Amino acid sequence: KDKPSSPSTSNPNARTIEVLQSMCDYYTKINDHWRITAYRKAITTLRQQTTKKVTTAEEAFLLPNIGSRIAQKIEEICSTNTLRRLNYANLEPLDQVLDLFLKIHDVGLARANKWISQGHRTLDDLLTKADLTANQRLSIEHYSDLTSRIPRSEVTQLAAFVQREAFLLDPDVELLVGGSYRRGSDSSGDIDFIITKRGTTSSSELVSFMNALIAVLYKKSFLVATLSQSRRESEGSKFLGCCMLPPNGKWRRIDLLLVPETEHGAALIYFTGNDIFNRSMRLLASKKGMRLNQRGLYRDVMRGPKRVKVTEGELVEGRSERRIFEILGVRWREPGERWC
Ligand code: DCP
Ligand code: MG
Ligand code: MN
Repeated sequence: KDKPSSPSTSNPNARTIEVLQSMCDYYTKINDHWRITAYRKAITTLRQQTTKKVTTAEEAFLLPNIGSRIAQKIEEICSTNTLRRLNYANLEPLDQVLDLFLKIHDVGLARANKWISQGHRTLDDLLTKADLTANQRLSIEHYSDLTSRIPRSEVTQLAAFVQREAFLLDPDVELLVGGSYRRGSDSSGDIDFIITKRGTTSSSELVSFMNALIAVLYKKSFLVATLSQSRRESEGSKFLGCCMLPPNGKWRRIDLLLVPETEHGAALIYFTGNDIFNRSMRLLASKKGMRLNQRGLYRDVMRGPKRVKVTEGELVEGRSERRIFEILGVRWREPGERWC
């Protein structure tokens, strides 16, 4: 193992650097030149951060030469003191089981670890011996479909099917595919629809449309499962489910989000992502005394003692994606440029 040079011990990011260095060593072993370079650059940047510990992905991401992947790893290192991927590289069998279980819908670290501690090691163990919710069962039964990436051309096809049915219900409703598809990715984990209509000021005005759309999509056997359907207005109404289109017939994850026109720009930013880009935008907003969320950009957020939020503040902009970039003083980025 390489010498962890002593000056780095005085750097608050020493532990992070050490873990990133062992990742770099691993990639050196397998000759992954691209990653070796990326890790070296990130390590150089962190070495220069001698006064402040970088703990979150969005902070890391704002530093030079740190992309979103490594930014996420830096956060993981700071919160767990290690990196799951590191053990993976050494093929720790239990981490592989953890990884297998974490891909089931609605399964977090606590649930997955509990199953492991109960002795479950395979999906079949879960199906036959574990106590499962209906959604978990569905998600395991269609595990290979639901965990495989959807080719871009198939997303286009599935989207066209939904858009056609939506148009027949209400030609004024607009359905746009956000998420990785809008960023131009050649495959997606799911399909994220952002649904809006001119003149709307609350997502509740779109709820009856969404219910009608869901009903017709079930009738056409396009929808095959509902995972959840929230109606809390503060979050905007949403539907999470599974769909399927012959002849391929694979189960795919689909999300429908209802957004009023007045919040469309902020919602577009949020649901286009990626998540690290979003977190950087929010951090920028807060540095300018504003607040950005999926509903809008706000200013004069009143804070009491300990910076506890007292009021929501005044809405500055929600409608236009471009205006939000302008007000924040950041260069406009096409969706395809929002990876990092
Ligand atoms: N999002 C976010 N923070 C989260 C989850 C989501 O900011 N914790 C935003 C950014 C994402 C968008 O919502 O781009 C859609 O979420 P997805 O999980 O569907 O992610 P993507 O569409 O980006 O990727 P994938 O291809 O895996 O679906
Ligand atoms: Mg998505
Ligand atoms: Mn999604």
